[in-house]
Amino acid sequence: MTKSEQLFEEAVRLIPGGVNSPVRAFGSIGSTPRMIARASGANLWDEDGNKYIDYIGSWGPMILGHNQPEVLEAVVDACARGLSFGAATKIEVDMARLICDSIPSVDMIRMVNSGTEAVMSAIRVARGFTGRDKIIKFTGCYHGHSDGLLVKAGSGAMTSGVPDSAGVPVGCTQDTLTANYNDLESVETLFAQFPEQIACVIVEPVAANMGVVPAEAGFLEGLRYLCTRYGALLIFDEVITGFRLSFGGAQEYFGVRPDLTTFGKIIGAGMPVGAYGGRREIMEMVSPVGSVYQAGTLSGNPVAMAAGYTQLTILRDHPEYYRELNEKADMFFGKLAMAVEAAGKPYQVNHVGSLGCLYFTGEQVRDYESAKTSDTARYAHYCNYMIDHGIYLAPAQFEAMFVSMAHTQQQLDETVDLATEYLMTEEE
Ligand code: KE4
Repeated sequence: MTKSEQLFEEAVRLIPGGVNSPVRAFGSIGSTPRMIARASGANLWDEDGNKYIDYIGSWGPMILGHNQPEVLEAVVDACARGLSFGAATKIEVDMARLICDSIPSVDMIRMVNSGTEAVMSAIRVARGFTGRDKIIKFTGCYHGHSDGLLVKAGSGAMTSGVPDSAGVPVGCTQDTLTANYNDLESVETLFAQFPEQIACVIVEPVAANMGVVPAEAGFLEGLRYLCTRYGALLIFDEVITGFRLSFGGAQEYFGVRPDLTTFGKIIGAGMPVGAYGGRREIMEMVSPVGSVYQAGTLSGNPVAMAAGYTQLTILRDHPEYYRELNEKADMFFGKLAMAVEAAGKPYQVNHVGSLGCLYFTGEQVRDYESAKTSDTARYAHYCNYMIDHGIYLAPAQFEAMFVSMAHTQQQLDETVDLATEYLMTEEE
């Protein structure tokens, strides 16, 4: 037995599924998770010393690669000054200033500890601000695991086939309405049905939890129009896209301004950080100023802030990184699509900037239903082959690949070559 297998055998006795987050369990690809021992740049090493090129990057945070020297140094320095105070600190002001100066739609921001917390809080603020109860989300989008959002959810919920979780009382989801991604008519129908009752529409501006599904031209603009027309707030869940598609996130990339934005991942650089922010009149609803309560012992933790602030500062001071990253990723996913075509396969490669997904389906993937036509068994076989050959892909079809600034051209080419080799020899 490998060390990973030995450790996982014990892990499953102590932790549900042996993991602290379901998608890590390798359940949908039917193999044993690699126990990762360390990481640097675009590489991971497991407990058995196997080296991988990493396309998960901790599910998005590692846009600069693992253990970026300045980020690591900032964390070590912050630790030496104390791990947590439960009190206001300068670094929290610095972080808030940086984000508010960088995202025009954000006048004020509140730090929390995860994307789930950010979304849960933003929804509460939208309800408090509008005095309305209903929300609209999109089938296949994932916004964390708070009760009201576990409705037709993506990511691990979609992968494990339980998009509507057990243990969530109907009272928590009766106000959660679902529409179809890239289908404005499905949204307009709900607004027409509940004209004065919808507090917000929450959307991933790139749906990166059913693989990668780009918003089609006019979709986000249409949501903006409908929300304004019906007095609802538009929430962009930029936990993945924030500071990834561009320094201004998807809202800059697509030129659509939401009322509230949720953040996570990159703003923590791998430490537990989420945040939500938006227009001042909305955010001043949040306690202790306003009547919407929200709190957190470790929110704005100084060590986590040091990590995130350093990574964001590097990204702010090097705008050329985004051009380089997006050009590199365009080339990579383009070559992957060419490999699919050369192998005579009908599979689909969707990508937006440094986010991408190879779907094992012949159907164009533009929403949940088309994503679900993917042959997850074929994806599993492909994924196991790639991981066994040192390419660490998401162990689930309905997740994104993340390309980082640290991925070298050689690593990207090696990945394409291996995928080509697989696709050329894949059994019919
Ligand atoms: P967390 O609570 O996991 O930090 O964030 C929830 C969340 C919210 N919004 C979006 C758009 C997200 O993608 C996520 C979490 N993303 C998944 C990856 N598909 C996290 C991976 C996991 O669940 O382990």
